[in-house]
Amino acid sequence: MLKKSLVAACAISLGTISLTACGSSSDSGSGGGDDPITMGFAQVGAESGWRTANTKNIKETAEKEDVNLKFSDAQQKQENQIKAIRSYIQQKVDVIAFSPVVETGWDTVLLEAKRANIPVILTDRSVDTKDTTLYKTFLGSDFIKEGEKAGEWLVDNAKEADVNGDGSVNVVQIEGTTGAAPAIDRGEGFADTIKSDPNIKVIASQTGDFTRDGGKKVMEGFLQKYGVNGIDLVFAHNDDMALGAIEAIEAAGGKPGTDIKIVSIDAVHDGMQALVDGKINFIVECNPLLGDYAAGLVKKVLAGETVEKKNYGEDGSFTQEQAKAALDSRKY
Ligand code: GZL
Repeated sequence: MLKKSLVAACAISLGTISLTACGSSSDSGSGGGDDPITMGFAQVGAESGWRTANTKNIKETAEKEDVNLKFSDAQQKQENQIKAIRSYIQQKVDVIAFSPVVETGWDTVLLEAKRANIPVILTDRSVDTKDTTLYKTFLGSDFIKEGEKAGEWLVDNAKEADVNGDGSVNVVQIEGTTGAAPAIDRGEGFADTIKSDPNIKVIASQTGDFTRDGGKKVMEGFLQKYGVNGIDLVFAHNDDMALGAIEAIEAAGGKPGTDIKIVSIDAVHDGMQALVDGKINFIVECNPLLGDYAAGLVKKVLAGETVEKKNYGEDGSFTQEQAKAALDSRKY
């Protein structure tokens, strides 16, 4: 239960009366005492199975913690997220949390939040700013590591991945949203890792904007250009785009997972099902269930405690065999 009195008590019990916590509770205009904490959450959108699971978890956690949640869906548009953050500032919420759709362009609105004495927490995706005082903390996954894990699987399985046996592994990459932290970092981690095998070549790379339809359209273009036989492997930055690529490969008469190998990231239910069905070959997990972690950080931030600037969760990965064993117990 996240109540203002609890927050004030936390601050006092820490031997310090945190101005931030008291300031945010008294200045936030939503009363003091036992009023629930009010949080403004500016979500990216509803572009993927991962995002749907993430949103569900945030709302469930707010309910459980008795947080008064103001929630907005930006439909993957930065201007909508900025508008939402501004409205939370005007409403004098106690804390703002958001997943920045892209890394840059946030300094102005984050400075407005800072001047309004409203702490900002980054969840899932981070921002690229010189002034790291503009946000209190970040929690999410290490996207570079996710890209590296995908690359490591490919390097370890290059022989199997060289489907047409011509000695080189022709890879097409379906990128996430241009400018988004997961797209930038997954691409970087993958590229750095596959460098160790000169036979692995990324012959094309294009954004599918993290959506199934985007992945399908991009894959249709790749297939038109290279044909099923000209592509050995697809590296998709998320499961939804991998599932779109599967549709395109099947429509072109190919057998996904066999004629063209597929490596993806997220491990949402539909992706894991495709892995079990042999249509995807390897998935790196990216856990969307950040709610409890975020609630713990909100409590600390509002109680004026010092928190780590970057907080990374633990993610696994799955082969087809591992997916068969894990599918029924997955939480998303
Ligand atoms: C990753 C998250 C990405 C997912 C996609 O943490 O930001 O955005 O990988 C989602 O599925 O759209």
